[in-house]
Amino acid sequence: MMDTIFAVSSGVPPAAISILRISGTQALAAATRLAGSLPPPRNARVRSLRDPSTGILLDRGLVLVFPGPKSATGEDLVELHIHGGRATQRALEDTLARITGLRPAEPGEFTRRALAHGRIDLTEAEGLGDLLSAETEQQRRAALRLSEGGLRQRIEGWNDRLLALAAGIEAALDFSDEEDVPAEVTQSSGQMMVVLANELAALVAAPSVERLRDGIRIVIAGPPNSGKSTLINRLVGRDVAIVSPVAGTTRDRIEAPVVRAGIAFVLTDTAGLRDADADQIERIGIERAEAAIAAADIVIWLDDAAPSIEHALWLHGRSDLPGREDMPDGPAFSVSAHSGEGIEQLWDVLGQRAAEIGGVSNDMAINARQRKLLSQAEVVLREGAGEQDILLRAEAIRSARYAFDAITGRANVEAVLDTLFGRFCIGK
Ligand SMILES: Nc1nc2c(ncn2[C@@H]2O[C@H](COP(=O)(O)OP(=O)(O)OP(=O)(O)O)[C@@H](O)[C@H]2O)c(=O)[nH]1
Ligand SMILES: [Mg+2]
Repeated sequence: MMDTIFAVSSGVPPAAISILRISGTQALAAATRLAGSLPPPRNARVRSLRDPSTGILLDRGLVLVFPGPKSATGEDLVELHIHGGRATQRALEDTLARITGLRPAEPGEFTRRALAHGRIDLTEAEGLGDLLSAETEQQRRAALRLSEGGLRQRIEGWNDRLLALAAGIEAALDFSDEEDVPAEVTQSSGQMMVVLANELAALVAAPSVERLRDGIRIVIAGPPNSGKSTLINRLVGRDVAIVSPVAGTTRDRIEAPVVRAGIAFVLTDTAGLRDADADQIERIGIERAEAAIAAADIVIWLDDAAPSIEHALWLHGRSDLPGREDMPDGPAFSVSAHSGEGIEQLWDVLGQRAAEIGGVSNDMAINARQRKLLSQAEVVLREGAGEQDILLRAEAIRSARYAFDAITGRANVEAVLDTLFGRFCIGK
């Protein structure tokens, strides 16, 4: 039997209101001891909350009861909406802790119980984790879709189709010798497996949650003194890098996060690339610049000479200076970090590239774990469809279903849980 747990589920005090949640078999009994009597399920009532051993008034607040299994955790659940002061919270927590059978919840434990009782599946729990840490509009949208069961529903649909397929194969096997399974069954099952594999492939190509979370990596590169640091300062809207007319000013990598149009970016300013004249420290900086370029999603190349880097976005800088108004052939467009010319256009292009790379999600984003399992299922289905032996097809379908179960947490769940719930806060 599980302990009854409690925790403040709202934010850090002081605040107007705090919500304390109690979940488990003892939740109703414990709340009754504090409140005297409980309101009917799902109805809020004001109650005086008292220490049961002394009768001292702790606070007055709303009490809400959600009997299991139709509660967020799947267990009996009580919410106490109390005043959001530190001392009030602590008085109630201390009182609850003294009731036998109750203990403070661990991080993510409420969600863990929701998962254990089948109220949500693993993809929804993961989405919830992402939603709590979402900082940009893109992250929020993708996480909400996941936490609302977007992936679970698709997987359930695919699972149903695989089940029907497996049943068809089994029926055919029951009524015939293995050698002479009707040709229609062999043919149609192969086709259906390919169709499914293609649908899976489309989802495997969805944006990655990690990319949405960590941001698109943009590296500004070019020779010394081309205006890279001035440009990063302009793009992030504050002075993150030192600017000077001396070539070789920037020696280290300077990273600055920025959110534009709901998309998270991480901009990196680098040491100017040159072979000669660089001292020992600058040379280390150049090595670091090269490493940053190699790991970049987008490289902005700022120089009059063409970039040696493939796929770099080549810009013509300092367009505010006399004689530089007209752009030579080659660069994509002109910018001036001083006057701001071309900066809006630059953001537009960066947004478009971000969408191509998968840093923008209009539908669903999936995490690395989900992607790995989805492509496993895709591969086994494709291989299975290529087999003529109907038994091997049935085996492929079983493997694909196992991968689905691992995604939703019906199989192999323990391994992922600890990493997932480590990210949660207490009271969630
Ligand atoms: N007029 C004008 N001057 C600029 C512009 N951008 C940079 N500068 C000037 O060019 C000089 C070099 O700028 P930085 O941003 O330090 O150049 P950098 O590429 O970071 O140089 P290193 O760090 O040495 O590689 C400074 O004097 C800036 O004021 C611009 O858009 N217009
Ligand atoms: Mg610089």
